[in-house]
Amino acid sequence: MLASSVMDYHLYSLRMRASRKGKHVSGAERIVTGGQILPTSNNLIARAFNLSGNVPTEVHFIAEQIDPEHISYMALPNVTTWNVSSWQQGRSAAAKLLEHSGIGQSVISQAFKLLTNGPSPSGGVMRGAVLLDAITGQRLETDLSRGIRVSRMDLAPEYSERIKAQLSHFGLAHHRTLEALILAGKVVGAPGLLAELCWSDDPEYQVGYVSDGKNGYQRISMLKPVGDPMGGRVFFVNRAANSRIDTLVSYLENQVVLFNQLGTVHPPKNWIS
Ligand code: PML
Repeated sequence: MLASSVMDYHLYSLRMRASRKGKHVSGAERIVTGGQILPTSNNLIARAFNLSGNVPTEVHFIAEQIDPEHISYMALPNVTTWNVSSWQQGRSAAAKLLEHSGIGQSVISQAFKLLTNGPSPSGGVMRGAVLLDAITGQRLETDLSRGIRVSRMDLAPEYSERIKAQLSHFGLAHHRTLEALILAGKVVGAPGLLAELCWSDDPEYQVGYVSDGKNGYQRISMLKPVGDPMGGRVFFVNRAANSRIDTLVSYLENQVVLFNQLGTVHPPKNWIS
């Protein structure tokens, strides 16, 4: 039993990451309070050990108390779902959406290549994201095999059940969707960040998205073939708007962000082209 002061008042950031022989296999995190601290910790550790065929050799777990004065509250981005008939059509839709966000074609192709082949220098997936200069295509992470790990964000505990119920009403209850929407919500609020491209490294999960500050979280029903274990995230940075990459990375990794409102969720549309 936790002491009642911990149970009732304190927010904790709970973070798990699992690796196998030095390679990242899974990671997840939550920000919770009260009676949710122990069940959520159990749930995160269970996730590390529940990966079929990918038994971790190391699991790291940390619980860190959050200072309420350092929390930023935000609304989640608007959500649009584009249905496509093939992953190839999905990639061409993603390229168009990224062009609308102001990214040039050669940088878009480079981002596709990185996620298709594995952005880590060893050719595998990374837990962290690639940070790309949106003009030159230069990679800006200091450690190319680690990438940028967006951290310390969640639904505000007092709004969590309501937002999850609303998402479920729109058929968006999958934990991957919720976690990606929360992460994308933090990323679009970053200074100088133009857009994000993401598809999952789960071989069975084909949905991906393009997200930016203006058009929100645009899901694309297929961005890769079934069975493909490659995926990840690319963040496109406008260095004219923020030349301080250290400030940007510190916001993404350390700033605590809690979401207290869902944006507008548009009905799914078919991508025509
Ligand atoms: C969705 O909107 O359903 C989520 C898409 C990206 C999932 C990324 C991941 O879980 O690795």
